[in-house]
Amino acid sequence: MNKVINPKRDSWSDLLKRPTQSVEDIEQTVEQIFSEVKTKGDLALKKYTNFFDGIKIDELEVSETEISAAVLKVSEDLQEAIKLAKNNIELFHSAQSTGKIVKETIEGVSCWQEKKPINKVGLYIPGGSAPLFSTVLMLAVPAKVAGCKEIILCTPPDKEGNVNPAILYTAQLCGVTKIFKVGGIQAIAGLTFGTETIPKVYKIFGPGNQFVTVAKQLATKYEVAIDMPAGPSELLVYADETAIPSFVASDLLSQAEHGADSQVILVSPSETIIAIVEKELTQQLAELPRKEIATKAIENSKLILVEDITNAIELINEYGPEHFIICSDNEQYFIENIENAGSVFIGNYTPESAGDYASGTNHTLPTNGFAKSYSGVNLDSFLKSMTFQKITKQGIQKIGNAIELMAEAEGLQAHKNAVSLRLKEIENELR
Ligand code: HSO
Ligand code: ZN
Repeated sequence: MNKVINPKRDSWSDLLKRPTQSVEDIEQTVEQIFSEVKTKGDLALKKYTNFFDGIKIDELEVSETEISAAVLKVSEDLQEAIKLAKNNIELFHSAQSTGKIVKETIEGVSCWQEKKPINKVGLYIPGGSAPLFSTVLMLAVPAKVAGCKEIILCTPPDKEGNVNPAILYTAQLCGVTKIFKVGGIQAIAGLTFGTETIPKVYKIFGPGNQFVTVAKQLATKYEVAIDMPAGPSELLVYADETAIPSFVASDLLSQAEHGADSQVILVSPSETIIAIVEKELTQQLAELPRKEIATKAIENSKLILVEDITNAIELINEYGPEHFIICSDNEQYFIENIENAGSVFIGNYTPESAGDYASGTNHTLPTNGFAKSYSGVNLDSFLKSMTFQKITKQGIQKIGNAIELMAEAEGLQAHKNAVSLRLKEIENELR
C-alpha cells in the first residue's frame, strides 16, 4: 500500500483519485445492443447471452421447477442465515416509512404528501466470480416493503445455463415476481424496452460492471429511472491508537477482495497503528482465496498519516467514501462531523461485512465520491412522493389575489383567469 505522510491540502484531489476506468468504446457497444433489443426483443437477448456468457438459452425465464430444485441445494444453515438477514433488513427498512404529511398552509388550503410505490422495478444481480445473493436481499426486501407490484430480477446464467441456487432461493424468499437468465447490457436493455418475455420497468436497481453502469445511464434516456451510478467498492477506515490493527486489516481486505478496482484507505494519526495494520494486512492477505484480486486492489490503496482529527475529517469528507469505519476514542467527533459517506460503521466491533449482509442497513451505496450528492438505496428509493391539495371557497379567497398578481407579472393571463373566474363566482354568490 502506498504510504503518505501528512499530505498537504492541495495534493488531496490527486491523492484521493479513484482508480481510473476507461469508458471509451463502451458507449457504442451499449447503444448497438440497446437498438437491437428494442427492435428484436428476446431474439437479441438470446444472441447476446450466447455471445457474452457463452450459452444458448431457450427459456429466458427461470421456471418454478428450477426454483424448487435450487432451494434443495441451499443448506439449512445458509437458509437460516439468509432469513435472519432478511428479517433485520425488513425491520430497518420498514422503520423508514414516513407516512402521510398533512398541512393546512392557510385556512381553507390543505396540502398533503403521500408516498406511493414505483409499481414495476427491475433488479440487476451481477454474475461473475462471486454470486452476490445478499444484493437480492438489499433490493427485493425494500421493494416488497414499499409495495412495488412487479419485482423483476435479471442475472446472467453460468456456462451451463443455470443461475446460482442461493440467488434463486433468496429471490423466491423475498417475493420477486419473475426471474430472468439474462445479464449485462442486454438485461438492462430488456428491462428498459420490455421484450416478449421481460416486462418493461420504471426503475432499475443494482450494481454491475462498467458495461452495466453505462447501460443503466443510457436507460435514463428512455424514461427509466436508476438507483445511482454505481462503481467499484471502497472503504475508508479511520483508526487511532484505540483501534485493533488485526480487525482494521481484515476490514480493509474485506473490500479489497471485491475486485481489482476496489479501493481501500486507512487514515490514522498514529505511525505505530499504520505500521502494525500494514504487517497484519500482508499476513492476512497471503491466506485469502481471492488474494490475487485483493492484491491488485491493495495496489490502488493508501495509508495516510494525518496530523490531527480536524485534518482527518476534512480529508474524509473530501473523499466521500462508500463505507466509512470509525475506530477512535473520539468517535463522537467523527459521527458529528462526517458529511459525505454512504454508510458509517462505528467501533471495533462493527465490521463493514455486517452492513454487507445482515445488520439491516442497505449495502447498495454511492461510490466514486457520489456520497457527496447521492443517498444509498433505502425505502424511499422504491417510492415516489405525490402531493395533493384541496382548497375551499374561503381558501381561494385567501390566496386568490396573490396568484392573480403573480400570474399577471409572469404574463400568463390564462393562469390568472382560472382564479379570477372562481373569485367572481364566489362574489356573485355572496351578493
Ligand atoms: N460491499 C459490497 C456489497 C457486498 N459485499 C455484497 C458482500 N456481498 C458493496 O457495498
Ligand atoms: Zn462487500
